[in-house]
Amino acid sequence: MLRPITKVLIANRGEIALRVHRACREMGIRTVAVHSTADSSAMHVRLADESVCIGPPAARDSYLNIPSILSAALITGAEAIHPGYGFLSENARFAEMVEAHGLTFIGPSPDHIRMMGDKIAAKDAMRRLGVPLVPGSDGALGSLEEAREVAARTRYPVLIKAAAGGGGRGMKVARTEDELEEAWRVARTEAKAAFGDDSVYLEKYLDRPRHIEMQILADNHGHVVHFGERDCSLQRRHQKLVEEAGSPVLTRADRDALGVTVTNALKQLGYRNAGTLEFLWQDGQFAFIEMNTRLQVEHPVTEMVCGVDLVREQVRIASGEPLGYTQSDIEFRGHAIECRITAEDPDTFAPSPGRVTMFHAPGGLGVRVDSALYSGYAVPPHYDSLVAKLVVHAATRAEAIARLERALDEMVVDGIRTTLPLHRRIARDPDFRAGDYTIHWLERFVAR
Ligand code: MV4
Repeated sequence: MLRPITKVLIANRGEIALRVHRACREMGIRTVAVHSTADSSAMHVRLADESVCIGPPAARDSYLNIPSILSAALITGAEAIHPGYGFLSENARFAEMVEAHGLTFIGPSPDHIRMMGDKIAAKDAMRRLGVPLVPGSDGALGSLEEAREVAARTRYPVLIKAAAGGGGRGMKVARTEDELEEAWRVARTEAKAAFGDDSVYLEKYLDRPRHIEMQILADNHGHVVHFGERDCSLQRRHQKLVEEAGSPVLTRADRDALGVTVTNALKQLGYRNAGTLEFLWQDGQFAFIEMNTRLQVEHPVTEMVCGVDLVREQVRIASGEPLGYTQSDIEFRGHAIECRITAEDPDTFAPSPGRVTMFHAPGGLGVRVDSALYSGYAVPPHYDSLVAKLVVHAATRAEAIARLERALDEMVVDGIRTTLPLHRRIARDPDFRAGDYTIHWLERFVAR
């Protein structure tokens, strides 16, 4: 059954609101921007066909204000809501309420969002579906004694993780049995305080993994395809700074094999729309850790390599259309790298909001800038510090790095501090150029 979409409400701000607007505009779909009082002159409001103010600057009163957003959709006659990333994008209750109001949520079903939000339920599902996992507990730990038994079997070091966690919150390492009781207690206390849920599970701690994730799309007709992997190992405090497609360490055969595993799993799960499976990769082995049920910040590197508009596909899927292509139609051409440029001090990472006196985006062959900046725009202090994503694409990784250095040198963001100088340093680094890094590399690079 087709659910034609002629107007989409974009429940987000900044570059991702623009990204969604651009896909809709190209599809002949009208757009409704929502914004806080701090964002009245933001680019996503300027470009949208209509806009609705949904509250004061604090996100909880505006971009997280479900009644305001639903009212804005109903008043403007939007048939569908795209949540972008962050904010309400992985809120199962929100997806349910959107559907309960007769609107289409451009994303997965509420049940799948809820399942993947519970990291234990997500691992249970993946275990059942034959996806490789990090060794550890089968589900939640019932007691400290059980944690001791599982840890002894798994062998130290181990991690205690919060079921409701993810993105690095509520995780404690125990390097030896002496440290287990403390890790167990602290993880549970923190999980209870942060998420209102003290369920925890245990995994073998991998000490030098890479973070590699697979992008998939699924339609409502049982078709699932993957768009290869992204290597997101270059992160600091669980904030990614640089992402690549493909991973410098994977072969074509590795990608194809993992792709078969994840597409089969999601087909059996009846998953729909866009999704990303996160893996840790160490010593040539993949281990699933979490699944994200949203469009991700770093989706452009996949788009550049596969030549697909993932947001357009999300909208098409939400309107009930079949994918219209199969796995063998997906080609991987060249290499793409994304730099996340944030309004932060490049040495201390202190936030640096304020007036952008001049913005000049680089251009030329194989260069893409996703940004809501313009000269004269004031970056508000209330939200995420991401101000631009610089994405380069070239035939090989070496050529992509040369293009990245060239584009970083062209780019100008004056008036605020940004991480541009840090990205220029990373691009020059021999380890980065060799593709020789783990999830710990960037923290050490920043420290020296
Ligand atoms: C791990 C791990 C090592 N071993 N699990 C951090 C965020 C969450 N998504 C999972 N995380 C990790 N889980 C086991 N069994 C190391 C991390 C981790 C990490 C993972 C991906 C990207 C960056 C990271 C930074 C620190 C720790």
